[in-house]
Amino acid sequence: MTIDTGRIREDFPILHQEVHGRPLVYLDNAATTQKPQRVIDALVRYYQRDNANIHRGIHQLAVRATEQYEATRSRVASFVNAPDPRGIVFTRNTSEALNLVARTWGDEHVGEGDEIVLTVMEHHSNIVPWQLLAQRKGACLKYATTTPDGRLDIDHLRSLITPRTRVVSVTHASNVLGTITPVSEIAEMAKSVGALFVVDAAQSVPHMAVDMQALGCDVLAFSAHKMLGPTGVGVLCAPPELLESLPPFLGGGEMISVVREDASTWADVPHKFEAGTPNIGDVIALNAALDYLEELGMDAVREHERDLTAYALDRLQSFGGITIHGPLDVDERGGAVSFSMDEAHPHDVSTIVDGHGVAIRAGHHCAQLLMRHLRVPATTRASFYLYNEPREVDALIDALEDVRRVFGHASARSAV
Ligand code: 7TS
Repeated sequence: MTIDTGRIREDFPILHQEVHGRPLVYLDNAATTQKPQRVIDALVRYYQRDNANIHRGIHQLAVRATEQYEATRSRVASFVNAPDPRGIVFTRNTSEALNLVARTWGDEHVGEGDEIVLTVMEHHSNIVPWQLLAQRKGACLKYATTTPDGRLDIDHLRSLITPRTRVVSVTHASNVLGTITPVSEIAEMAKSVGALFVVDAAQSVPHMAVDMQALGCDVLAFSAHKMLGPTGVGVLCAPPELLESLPPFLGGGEMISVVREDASTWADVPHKFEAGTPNIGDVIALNAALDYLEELGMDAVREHERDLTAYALDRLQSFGGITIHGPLDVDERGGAVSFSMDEAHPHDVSTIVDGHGVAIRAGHHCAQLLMRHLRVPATTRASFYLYNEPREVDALIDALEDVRRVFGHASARSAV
């Protein structure tokens, strides 16, 4: 089944507006995605009808809110084929989920001289929590590099893994290069030395069918806001036994069993890791986002984005004077397309393109290690989702023509 964007776009009220007098073309989906009316309705319905704190009241509203909140947990587990809903922890975002793992598992299992293996294409969310852990414990960080064509250098990664490796944590899909990493293969490497294998799935779960158990990872983290859901909800997936073995991350209400003057005992997982009142309304609305994605089918979403990315890569390549960072084979990549224009700084490109109503992102994309590795200060990035259309790629290319008119063609300039 392919995606009928004409029909889908009707579901996204935000897309039907003009920006700077032009129809909005939203190509910043790696940062956050837009929300269908169904998700907005779920949020409004919750506050209009069911708002109550969960897990504590026995009145009707509290029961309803609790049931809906827990229904999302089960739904998330089946969406990514996690081993058990008890292994699904709601956090604020991917960043918090990764911090939780580094703080709890890391503090328990990583010691002086141990090694944490990452890649140079990680988002800062999958670097800084491990750096903090390494600093606390005197552990060492190692970074696998990328190949010249923007793929993960899997041989280099393999060479970094030793019996001292305690954690391997990699992105499933790069938010800059689009690169999809061979997660199952890396899982084998991590397992062979008994390391914890963490996958940052912030850019994969929204865009393709992800089966956590088939991937073979111990921990999977992603954000609701990048998959049609609300901001303020992240997901940490792990086997419940793994979570049970860990100390708490944050202390407070709801995460305890018994509290005494000098010490406390903990609630069962996942509640042990959800201190205080959670983001109830937004978690409930995430269920509506999962409905939407499942009705379309994640394979159809992937196919649509692959076709659109192929079209975008083709148009950017034939534009000339543009360097594309990342693989050109659409089977090896997702829909985040980073590029540099010979003649203009990414921030200038982005500003001029915005004048055409086209929303893209410029900067280091929270991936400064990768920028250094690519030897660029920043890139321009267009990133696609299920509602984007080829004519929006055309609008981007038209806007880039304008950039060229303003800055002049670099090769023409150097020829003078
Ligand atoms: N990991 C990856 C691969 C990401 O792309 C992002 C966000 C995160 C982690 C962090 O997610 P958060 O929900 O905790 O913020 N990426 C981007 C981006 O590319 N532009 O804005 C946010």
